[in-house]
Order: sequence, then structure tokens, then C-alpha cells
Amino acid sequence: MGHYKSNVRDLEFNLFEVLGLGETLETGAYGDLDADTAREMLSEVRKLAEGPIAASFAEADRNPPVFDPETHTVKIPEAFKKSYRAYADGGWDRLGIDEELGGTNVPRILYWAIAEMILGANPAVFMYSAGPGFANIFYDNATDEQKGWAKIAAERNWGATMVLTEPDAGSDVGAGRTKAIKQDDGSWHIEGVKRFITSADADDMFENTFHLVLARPEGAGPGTKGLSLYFVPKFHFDFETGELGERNGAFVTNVEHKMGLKVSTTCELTFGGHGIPAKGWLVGETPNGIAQMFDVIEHARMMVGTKAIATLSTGYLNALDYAKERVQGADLTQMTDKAAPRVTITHHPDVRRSLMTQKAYAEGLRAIYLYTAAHQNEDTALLVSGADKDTAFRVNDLLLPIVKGVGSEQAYGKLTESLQTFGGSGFLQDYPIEQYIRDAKIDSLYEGTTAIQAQDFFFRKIARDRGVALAHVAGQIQKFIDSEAGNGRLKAERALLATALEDVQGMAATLTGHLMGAQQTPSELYKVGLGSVRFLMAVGDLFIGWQLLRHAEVALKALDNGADAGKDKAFYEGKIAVASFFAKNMLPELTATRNVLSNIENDIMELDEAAF
Ligand code: ST9
Ligand code: FAD
Repeated sequence: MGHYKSNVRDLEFNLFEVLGLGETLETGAYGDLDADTAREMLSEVRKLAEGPIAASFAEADRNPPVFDPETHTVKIPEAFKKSYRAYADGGWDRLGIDEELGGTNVPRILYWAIAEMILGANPAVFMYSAGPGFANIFYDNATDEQKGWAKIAAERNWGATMVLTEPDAGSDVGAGRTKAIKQDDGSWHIEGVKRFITSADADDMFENTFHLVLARPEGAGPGTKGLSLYFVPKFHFDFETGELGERNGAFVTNVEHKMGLKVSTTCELTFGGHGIPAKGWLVGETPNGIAQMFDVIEHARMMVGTKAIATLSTGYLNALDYAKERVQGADLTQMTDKAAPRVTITHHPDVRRSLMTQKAYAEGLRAIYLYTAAHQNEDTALLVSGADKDTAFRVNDLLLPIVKGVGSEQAYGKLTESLQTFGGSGFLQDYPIEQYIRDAKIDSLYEGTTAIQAQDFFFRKIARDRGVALAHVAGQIQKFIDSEAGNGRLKAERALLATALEDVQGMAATLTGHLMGAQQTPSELYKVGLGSVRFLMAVGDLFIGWQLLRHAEVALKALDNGADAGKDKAFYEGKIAVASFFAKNMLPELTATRNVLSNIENDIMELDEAAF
């Protein structure tokens, strides 16, 4: 048995019992895809994920890629390549890609549910497999001629990278200095050094790789708006046939040694520094680099959050299995009886508290990424929240920093609970948790750190949106609070949710007050910066609490309708228990956060650096 434990029952619950996937598929909007086929796909991917994809997870961590500076290439462990091939050979890397590029159109909720299992089993497999997805985004932004290149890239399964970061331009992408110099033939020469580029070399996994590179055309203005996006292939190729030609001048000049996610290569990539020009082509007709790159970033942020959540889920399920077996100590009520029978650790209240916390965040965050995904298609958005096309777009935008920022922070935090459940054994490499923690830490860092997510959430997704998306979601929560959900049985929990909603609305009002105040007193903005991560996390808890309670409502109905036997009974009872636990244990903490935010002062901003 491999390390990865999927939770297909919960995925199916979300998809079919909460988000109405069956109903969506019945309309025929996705061709032949019906509910049975969707279930078969989930079952197929589960086997793949738990089997060959998970198989190389530890081995590739202990034997990470080796860089050869002479040839600018890496060697990736064979075991990992086998896992990658098991995924790509099954054609799963084409799922969700446009049909023109050889893909299959499926609702995004199904796409991300399937992605969760790959990301939980061996996240780097999903990341290396992103080439066809990148080709799709390139295709959407391309000139007519370039669309043909995108088709070639997808058809021939080329690898792909997103190239933003430089030594002095991380969060501040607009500080990038990599240059683009126009050539007479319409192409560009790219010059500069980028760092931390995922998958920039991938051994022999792909015959070619294309880099989507942000660079500043000579004479362009400062900041992100002065950047353009270029298509830079590793090897030149015949634009008609795809046949490979000469090596282009983009070379990997280092591969980082990392804390985790080691099999995913993180490369320094030097353009035009080795006697061969790095030739690139402007993507599309007109320069619009940062907006085009955000088409990639939005997918990547969703991917990162889902990866973190997937890891927490398998961490929790591993901890749960261990806790059911591990015998240690007596029942607390018999603590003074030294001869009392020893029990499994699931009998100890603190272990139960910890397991229920893990379950709450794993299942609550899953509900959130799937609710977000539901707003990535017009039909599912309308069905799930009544959102029209424009509102659905805004809601997806609003929720991405929650999926990415809250997903990564809470998953990392709660994975330490999974490790704690194992006691000292959790610290060993005999179990997967220590690797889960190392591999998941990156999720709060790349694709915009948590601080960046929190600022994006408040300034762009709430203030600039004039609260439209937030009001839509808050309206859904209010509707739930006002409903008779649970037929009276969730009354106390709905009251706790109502207080949490008021608390979050209070926090939003406080931060908005500081934003307005900044027009007169610019330092008021510091108060937003001091409170924004707490605010992001608080909204995350509110949404998790709400989603878990919606699940509890569905579970109560299922039990009322006779789902009272065997596994299903336990599953539904677990749904009710976890929602109630979260409402009673986590939601009240938002009142304290509201108080903290309403008393924020700028004292630490005024403090001399020397006093830190
Ligand atoms: C990285 C990669 O870390 C890590 C993992 C790689 C894994 C690869 C595999 C991925 C697989 C997934 C893909 C599968 C594909 C499947 C496809 C299937 C079809 N939303 O606020 P301003 C834009 S990579 C949208 O003034 P500043 C917008 O155009 C490195 N757009 O920003 C805006 O103009 P306007 C990641 C947004 O102050 C313009 O930017 N690095 C958003 O100039 C300027 O906005 C980072 O993430 C948004 N949320 O710059 C950097 N925000 O306003 C983090 C901005 O007119 N830093 N735009 O609309 C930031 O995000 C900064 O906030 C900043 C600030 C750079 C944007
Ligand atoms: P900095 O920006 O220097 O941040 C340092 C600290 O300061 C952070 O805590 C941050 O939150 C905080 N901070 C910075 N600015 C602000 C601000 N304005 N307000 C509040 N706090 C702030 N990049 C790519 O282009 N392509 C890739 O494929 C890619 N893959 C990666 C893979 C890995 C394994 C790693 C480690 C990184 C990868 N990156 C990639 C780069 C990644 O996106 C950046 O590391 C990330 O955006 C943060 O930039 P930085 O490391 O320079 O940190």
C-alpha cells in the first residue's frame, strides 16, 4: 500500500450531492460525459494516484534530480519518470484542455477533483504535466500563426514553464530587468537571468520545452505594465511540422537544493548568456504581458491551493488510520486505575480534538476549492449560487486567494497536527507526514506569498471590486443562516455562523475605513497591511464554517431519507459532527480577531528597526 490515501467518497459527495454535477451533465453540455462516466473517471484516477503515481513519492525525495553544469541538464530519477508516464500515457494531462488541442471538455469541478488526487499522490507529476495546459493558455492569447505552434506543443507533449522571478524581482515582479530587444525578422532577443523556474529542465521527459517569459522591451516603462510576454522555445522548430531544429539560447545554469518538493526542478535560467541568442516571440498582437501571465497565474494559484489541501487530506487519513491502531494509555476516566485496560489513542479526548480539527480543515477546504471551481463554468455557477457570467467571474477571482492563501497556511498548520497524532513516529521517514510537511511548505511561498494573497484579496478582490463578489457570497451565507437548514437541528450552529458573518463584515468595514482614511493620512494604509493576513484567514474560517454546515444539511437530509446503514451512515454522521465542531470551536475565535483588527495601531510601524 502506497502513502497516498484519497477520499473519493467525499469528492463524490461534493460533486454529486452538493454541487449538482449529475444535473449539469444531464443537460448534454459536456457531450457524452454522464454521471456514471464521471464516477468511473474518479475511480480510475484513484487507482492511478494510489498506485503508480504515488509509488515514486519517497524515492524521488531521497534521490532528487542532479544538475550537470557542463550540459545544462538534470537527471531525474527513473522511478519518478515512470509515475509521470503513468499519468501522461493515460491522456489525463489533456483533461480540461480545448478540443482543438486534443483535450476533453469537462466541468472544472470534475477537473479539480481529479487534480486533487494527483496533487496529493505526487504533486510534481501534475506540475511537469502542465505543458498542454500552458499550450492552451498560449493558444488563447496567441496570433493566428502562433495558434499553430500551440497546437504543435500540445500535440507533441512539450514541457512548459512560467518565467517571472529574478534575483531582485520576487513578489515585486515589476522590478524585473530581463530585456527584450526587437530583431528585424519580427522576433526578439531575450537577455537576463531568471531564477526559481519550475520544470525549466526535465531530463528526457519532453523533446522540447517552451518558456513563457516576462521581459521588458527596450524603451518600455517601469513596473509590471512595462513587461511583455514572450514565447521562448528550448529548441527551435519548424513552425509547420514541429520538427526540431537548433538549440535556442535559454540555458539552465543552476538547480536549487530544497527543503521539499525536491523532484520538481527549480532552475536558474539564463537567456542569451552562452554565445547563442535566446530568440523569443511576442505572445499575441499587442504587448499585454502581465495580464496574459495572470491567465497562467490564476490556474497556478488554484493548483497550489488544491495541492496543499490534497496533502492535508492524505495527512489526516494517514493519521486517522494510525490512531485507530496505536494502543497507548488508559481511558481518561480510568486514569487513576493503573491496571485499567490500554486503549487505542482515538479514545483520548485531545486526539479526537486534533483529528476533528484535521478533518474540518481537510473537508472544509476541499469544499471551498470545489465551490470556487464551480464558479469557473457558467452553468455550474448558475446552478450552485445563482451567479450570472459576470458575477461568477468575480466570485472565482475573490476566492482564489482564499484557496491559495488560506489553503496553504491551514494545510501546513494542520499537517503538524497529523504528525503529532503519530507521536515520535511522525518525525521518522518511515511515515509520509514529515515529507508532506516539507513538500507543503512551498505552497505559502510561491505563486505569491500569503502576504501578497492577503493584499490581493482586500485591495483588488474586495475594494476594487466594490464588494460585489463578497456581497454575493455573503448573501449566500445569509440565505443559509435565515433558512430552516437542518430542520431546527443546526439552529445553534447557524447562530454561530451569523455571529461569524457579522464579525467578518465588521472586519471588512474596519479595513475599508483605514483605506478611506489613507486619502487624508497615508499611514492609515499600514493598518490595512497589519491586518490583511488575519482578515484573509478569518474569511477563510467563515467560508469553511458555512460550507461544512451546508454539508451537514445535506447529510441530515440523507439520513432522514433512510441512509442509515453501514458506511454511509457513519459518513453522514461525520459530516454533521464536523460542522458542529467547527462552528463551536473555530467560529467564535473570529470575534477576537474582529476586536484585534478594530484596535490596530501603527506603533510597530513607528518603531526604530534597531528595536526589533
Ligand atoms: C511561481 C510558480 O511561483 C510556482 C509553481 C509553478 C508550477 C507550474 C505548474 C502550474 C500548473 C497550473 C497551470 C495549469 C494550466 C491549466 C490550464 C487549463 C486550460 N488577477 O496590482 P497591480 C494584473 S511563478 C488577475 O498594479 P503591481 C492585472 O493585469 C511566480 N490579474 O500590480 C493588473 O492590471 P490592472 C509567481 C492581476 O503592483 C496588473 O497585473 N509570482 C491580479 O504592478 C498590475 O496589477 C507571483 O505570483 C490578479 N489577482 O505588481 C508574484 N493582480 O490592475 C506575486 C494583478 O489594470 N506578486 N493582476 O487589471 C504579485 O502578485 C504582486 O501583487 C504583483 C504586483 C506582481 C501583481
Ligand atoms: P520576497 O518577495 O523577497 O519576499 C520575502 C518576504 O517579504 C515574504 O515573506 C513576503 O511575503 C514579504 N513581502 C515582500 N513584498 C511584500 C509586500 N509588498 N508586502 C508585504 N510583504 C511583502 N517563479 C517563477 O517565475 N516561476 C516559477 O516556476 C517559480 N517556481 C518556484 C518554485 C519554487 C520551489 C520556489 C521557492 C519559488 C518559485 N518561484 C517561481 C518564485 C516564487 O514565486 C517567489 O519565490 C515568490 O513570488 C516570492 O518571491 P521572493 O522569493 O523573492 O520573496
